[in-house]
Amino acid sequence: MEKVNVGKRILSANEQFAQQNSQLLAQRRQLCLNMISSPGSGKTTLLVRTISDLKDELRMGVIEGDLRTDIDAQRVRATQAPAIQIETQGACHLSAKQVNDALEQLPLDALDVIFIENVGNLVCPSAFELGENGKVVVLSVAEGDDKPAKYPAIFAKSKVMLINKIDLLSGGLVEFDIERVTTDARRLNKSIEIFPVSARTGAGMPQWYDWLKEQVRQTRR
Ligand SMILES: Nc1nc2c(ncn2[C@@H]2O[C@H](COP(=O)(O)OP(=O)(O)O)[C@@H](O)[C@H]2O)c(=O)[nH]1
Ligand SMILES: [Mg+2]
Repeated sequence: MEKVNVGKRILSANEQFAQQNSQLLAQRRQLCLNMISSPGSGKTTLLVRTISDLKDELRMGVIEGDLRTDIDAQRVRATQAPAIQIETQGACHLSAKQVNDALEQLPLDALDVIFIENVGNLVCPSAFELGENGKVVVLSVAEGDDKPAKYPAIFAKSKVMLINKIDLLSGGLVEFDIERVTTDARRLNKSIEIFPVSARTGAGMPQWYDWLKEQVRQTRR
């Protein structure tokens, strides 16, 4: 029998759901960002601060991914923002299907931005598209400045890198070379935006907020 190459790659189940999510968000002109980092780098703290500081300008909702518990969804809900918790029961990343289900549960009409807080690690989440508009990688200074070199995929794919916990740099308790990280990340990804911030003190956060508001404007166009 003759083989016919139809030139179409069969999409995986994850890619199909990612495409659905992406189409839904595009139709609604809503911005969706996928936050990825090691556990403890400060994703939830950053989200809670962002939601509180911008509460009069942007309406935000969160899809939370963790192996177990709804601790992070509760932290987000304490700000009055809606949050849907997904417990992956051991899986090291969120799937596009899980995000699809969570999008149905969020009050989308009442939101400008949907954040996804992915399961904490720098490896698995980088390999699964969720249909988001962009990935935001968070690296805290306590983790060391060699992480872009060691875990290149996520830095290559992200629109933004937030370098968090810069408050720890004063006093020399933590050594972290921001220039090295910037050079390594830009070598992997020329267009990555880099914002050194402290979710604790608020330092650097206005630059991140300006970027976020500009993305919302562009998505609405
Ligand atoms: N010093 C300092 N601690 C922070 C900062 N952001 C988060 N943390 C702390 O880091 C720990 C982990 O934060 P969390 O938001 O739960 O990280 P996640 O696992 O990435 O969601 C908590 O104890 C936070 O209070 C920061 O900017 N500076
Ligand atoms: Mg968290």
